[in-house]
Amino acid sequence: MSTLNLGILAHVDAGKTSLTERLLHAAGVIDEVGSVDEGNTQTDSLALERQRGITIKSAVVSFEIGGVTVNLIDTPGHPDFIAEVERVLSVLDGAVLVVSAVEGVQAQTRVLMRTLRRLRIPTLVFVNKTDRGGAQDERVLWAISEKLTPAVIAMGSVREVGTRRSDFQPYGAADAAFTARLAEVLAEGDDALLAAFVDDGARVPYGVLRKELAAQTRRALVHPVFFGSAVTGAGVDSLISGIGELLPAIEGDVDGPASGTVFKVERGPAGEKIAYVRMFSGALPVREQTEAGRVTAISVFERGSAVQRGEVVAGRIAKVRGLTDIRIGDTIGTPAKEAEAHHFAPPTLESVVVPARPEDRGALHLALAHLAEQDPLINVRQDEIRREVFVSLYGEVQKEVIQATLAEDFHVDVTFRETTTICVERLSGTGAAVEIMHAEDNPFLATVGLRVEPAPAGTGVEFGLEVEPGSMPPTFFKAVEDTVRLALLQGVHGWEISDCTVTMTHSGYAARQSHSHAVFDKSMSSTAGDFRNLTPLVLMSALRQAGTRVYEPMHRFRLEIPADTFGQVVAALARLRAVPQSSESRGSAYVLEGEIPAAMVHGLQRQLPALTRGEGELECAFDRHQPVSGPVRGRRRTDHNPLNRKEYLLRVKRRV
Ligand SMILES: Nc1nc2c(ncn2[C@@H]2O[C@H](COP(=O)(O)OP(=O)(O)OP(=O)(O)O)[C@@H](O)[C@H]2O)c(=O)[nH]1
Ligand SMILES: [Mg+2]
Repeated sequence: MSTLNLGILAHVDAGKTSLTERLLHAAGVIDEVGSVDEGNTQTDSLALERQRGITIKSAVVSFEIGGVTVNLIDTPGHPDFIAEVERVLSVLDGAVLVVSAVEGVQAQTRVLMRTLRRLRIPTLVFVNKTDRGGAQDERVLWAISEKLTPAVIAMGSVREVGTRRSDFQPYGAADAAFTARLAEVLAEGDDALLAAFVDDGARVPYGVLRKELAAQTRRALVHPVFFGSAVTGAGVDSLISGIGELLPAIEGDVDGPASGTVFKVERGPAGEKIAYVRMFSGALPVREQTEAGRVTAISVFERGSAVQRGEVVAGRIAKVRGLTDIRIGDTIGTPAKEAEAHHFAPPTLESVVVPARPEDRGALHLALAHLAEQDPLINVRQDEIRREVFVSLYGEVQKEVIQATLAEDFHVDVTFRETTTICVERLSGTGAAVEIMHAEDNPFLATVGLRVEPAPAGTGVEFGLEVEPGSMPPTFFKAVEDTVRLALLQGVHGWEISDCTVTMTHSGYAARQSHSHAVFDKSMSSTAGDFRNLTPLVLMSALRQAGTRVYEPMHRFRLEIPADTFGQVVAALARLRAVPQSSESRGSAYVLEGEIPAAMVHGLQRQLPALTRGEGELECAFDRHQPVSGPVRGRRRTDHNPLNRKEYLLRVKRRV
């Protein structure tokens, strides 16, 4: 049986979860349509989601359309949870992008559509909430073609838009304007059709157009648009037909080599790890031994939720138990396709999580480790000296959710310190340093020389040797390299140096005592520990010599505001250190684009409603790092500080 793994994506509150509920109902999976407002939908199943009425985690449900198993993945729309969307994108065969007929195209709608188009994921658009007062059809359609993609085709019209009675009427062969539009848009993507169209006007048979529409939708060249309401159910049947007709159902290569991707990890009632796996080819049976552990149980999504099966085959999504070492993003078997690193920008904020009761420290650690399994981007970091824990964040709502989750699921009450931006450090030049074994102020039995050089942003840390690889045991080289990578997490000012080339220029060690001495004397022979302890000192001297600069994260913003608020908004932007780079008047609105420090984004979000009577629309995402102007913003060190030699040696001594 063929499968379609379908994502539902949208700006927050557009109606994804409500639409999911409707689709499940229309497909006969559930008898009653649940409601987000009453907290009883299938996919907002977490207590916190039900309380808050927003989706926090992506969730999978399934139903059948004409013999095709559709695995539907409902995703969160709030930008703080964009990482959830990111993880899902790699397993989708198609998507439905939901747009509210009242709010129209919103900031996150643009971000998502841009990514869907870049990844060439076949996408239908569903314009939701046509039943609500203020709903618009023509205007939203125009906005979609203007702001998202020009290749859109309305698949029908709405009657009585903006009322409870609103209904969707699909177009057919008899609608001349529709067939003309089909021919015109599809001709763009197909030369033969273009020739026929030019030759013989609109006389291309309707059946041919319809087939071509499906073909081009599957190639993500065109985007059919449906209208309706997740609350009244209007247009939902047409959308279901559209999903069946226009999106690609996959017949997986069941006999190929096993290959799957883990896009979600959760814990079951007994605390057991559950991995959500999408298989791209082959099969994964129960009892299979994988690198991450032995599969103990598999449940495949079918007609609603997951049912126990002996295996999961190509095309399908399953919950797999037993993989104790599995992490999000891991591959099962052979990698399916070149994984793209990131579709969206990483978090640029961080905060310290403080347990309300000091004795909860251990429990907090365990809890955060569990949360990091489900969301590795929170990047839990431990401050060894002050014993504090840092997490990375997208924003304030995510912070509140982490706080509530810790309280409710783990019974750990926490507060957060002030949220700050995550800066990076970059080398200004080249530096080198060396520490020689047996020199007076080198207490370690090791010689290490390092040269550091700047590398372009995004290239990472490169470690190389300028000494003979055979000149020392490999474990000592490994100790140096591992320590270099660790020490670079905190540069001269305490921020990560993510891009640089480090070359080992000197090496030396004291060999084990010869046989004539009979016993191995540790004090006379080098150990990996000597290299681990010495390397930070050498690296820091080299970094200091090279000089480093602190860079802060900058976001690109796009701001749409009522024209008469322009003056106030521009003044506020200046106060927030934002730099508008272009402004364009669009009827009664202004579109401003520019850069704003990540540190100021939250302030802008807070002020915007008051500045623009609630009409301002802000789209914002990390773009690049920029040198911090003014005083250097240092970050507190979380390790033994190798910048202070005396103190460092003292602490190392104490640790040994
Ligand atoms: N009138 C009307 N209200 C709707 C419709 N669809 C959703 N809503 C309401 O809009 C609100 C948000 O709906 P959700 O389904 O939670 O939206 P969502 O896109 O899943 O939201 P997030 O997952 O938090 O991004 C709820 O109050 C719904 O009742 C619709 O078609 N008509
Ligand atoms: Mg939702």
